[in-house]
Amino acid sequence: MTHALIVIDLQNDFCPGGALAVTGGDEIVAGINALMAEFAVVILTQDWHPAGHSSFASSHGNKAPFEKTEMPYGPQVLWPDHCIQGTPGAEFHQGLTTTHADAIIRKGMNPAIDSYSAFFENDHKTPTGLDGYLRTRGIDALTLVGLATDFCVNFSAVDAARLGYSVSVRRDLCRAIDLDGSLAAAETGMHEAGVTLR
Ligand code: VGL
Ligand code: ZN
Repeated sequence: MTHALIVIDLQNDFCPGGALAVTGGDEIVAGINALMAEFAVVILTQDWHPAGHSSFASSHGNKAPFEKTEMPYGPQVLWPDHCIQGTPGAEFHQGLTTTHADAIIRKGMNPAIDSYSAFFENDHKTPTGLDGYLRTRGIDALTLVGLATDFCVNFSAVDAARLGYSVSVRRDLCRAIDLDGSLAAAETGMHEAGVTLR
C-alpha cells in the first residue's frame, strides 16, 4: 500500500485567536509535523473562500454565525467569515511544516457552494481533483489529521472511504468544533463508512 498523509485545514482562522477558532487547534501542529516523516506523500488542504462566500452568516443578513440554513444542495451551517483568500487567517499555522508537502489542495472557492471535503464540494458532486491526484500517484491508503474533526476531517474521511481508499483518522491529531453533538455524530458516521478511528 502506498500511504499518504492528508493534513486538513491547519490554518490560522481555525486556531486560537482565529475567526473560527477550534479549541486546541494549535496543539496538534508539532505532532503532525513529526508524523510527516513517516509518509511517502504529504498533502495539505486549505479552506480558501472568496469574500462574501455563501457559507458566511454575514452573507445572509438575517442569520447569526452557527445557525443552520437550507442551501440548494442541502443543510448548511452558517459560519463566521473565515479563511478568506489572501488574508492572514487563511494562511497555514506558522508552526506547520509546509516544505515537505507534495500538493496543496484548496477548496471552498465556489461562492455558491461550501466544501468541507477535500474530495467534493458540499453538493457531493463537484470534484476538487484530489482523487485523480492520489490515483495517478498510486496511493490507496490515507491517514487524515487536522481541523475540524467533525466537519472537514469527517467529510473528507467519509468521501475517501466511499471512493475506495483505506482510511484512518488520528483523533489525537485532530480537534473538533462540536456543535450540538456534531462530534459524536461524525465519529458514528465515519465508523459506519469504514473509517478506522485511531
Ligand atoms: C471547516 C467550517 C467551515 C473545517 C471549514 O475546516 O472543518 N469548518 N469551513
Ligand atoms: Zn470554510
